[in-house]
Amino acid sequence: MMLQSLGRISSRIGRRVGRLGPVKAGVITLAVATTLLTAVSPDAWAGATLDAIKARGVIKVGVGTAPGFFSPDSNGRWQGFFVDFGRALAIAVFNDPDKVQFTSSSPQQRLPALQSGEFDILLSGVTETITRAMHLGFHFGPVIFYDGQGLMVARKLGVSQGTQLDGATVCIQTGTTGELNIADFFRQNKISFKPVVIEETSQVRDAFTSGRCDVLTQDSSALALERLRLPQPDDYVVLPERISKEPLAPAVRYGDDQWLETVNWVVYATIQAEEYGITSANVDSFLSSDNPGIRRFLGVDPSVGEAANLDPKFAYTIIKTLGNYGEIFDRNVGPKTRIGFERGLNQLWTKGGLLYAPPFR
Ligand SMILES: N[C@@H](CCC(=O)N[C@@H](CS)C(=O)NCC(=O)O)C(=O)O
Repeated sequence: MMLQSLGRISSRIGRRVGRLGPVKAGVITLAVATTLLTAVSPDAWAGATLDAIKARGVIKVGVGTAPGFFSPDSNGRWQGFFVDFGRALAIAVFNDPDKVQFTSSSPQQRLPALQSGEFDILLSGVTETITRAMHLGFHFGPVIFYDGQGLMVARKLGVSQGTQLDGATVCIQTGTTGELNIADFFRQNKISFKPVVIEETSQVRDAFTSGRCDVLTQDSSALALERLRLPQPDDYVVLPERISKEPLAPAVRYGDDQWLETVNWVVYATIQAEEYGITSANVDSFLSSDNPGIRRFLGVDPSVGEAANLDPKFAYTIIKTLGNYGEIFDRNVGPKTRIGFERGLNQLWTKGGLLYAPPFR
């Protein structure tokens, strides 16, 4: 019964797909790659971005639009989990969390925009993949959110797992890893689907709520955030299964070594602080710690920070201003927020998760 209705909906949508003009991702990918391979000269970039940021006085960050991860509040000030890492970078470079400019950009536009210099970094839920790294020419910082692709459906369809979706019409956002993942998923399960590929986030949402597709697929975190933006969130469910690994990491241009290392150690500082039990509330009490590692980490002993050419107190100021990784997670998307994500894989390695910072020495 349900499958028949899915089939009917699908065939109606199938006719519309032509009008929407699904983009052939492979063609675009190759076009972008060709431009990149001629444009990038690693040596020329070694310190160029960090120098340019310092000369400009502000970091330019590309983000998305999902509240909880990145969105402006009622005063126009950007808030969110990824946004806080942008502010942490501004602290490391300028000792000022506000010397950072956030601009939203669609998944399709943002990698080319990073490559062309419109952004210094993407903190937009970009998945690290071998193609993006080695073929398209981007470097990735540490994974700051371990995610996986999910499937959202109307509750009334009564679907509990993806394999029940034979013949379904699936809304996907152009330029995302979701395009390939969803094709792999259906092929692997020997079932068929009809893609509706749309670039703009709001149009994807509208297509789904108006019933033009049976399924909306995205990173499951993004889906959970999108669900809360729907007129009747309770009418929709995100299925529990994850059809891919989506390690979301900061992305920078290839060859941008100094900038990449700054990004790396800023992220690691938030993780290391949590491991030490250092929070925004108690960080000052750690300044008198006898632990040599903590003294180096907080810049009481400035040797490591100086050697790294960073303000030796950069980690202290980040923690004091924004908190450690756990505080950033909890404040923006954690169990006590409306979004209510559990830490899961985004927990410290000492507590069964995957977050691990190399030594600050
Ligand atoms: N992780 C995937 C998907 C990226 C993606 O779509 N990210 C979400 C946020 S996690 C997004 O940008 N959504 C659209 C928006 O926020 O406007 C990829 O790298 O291709």
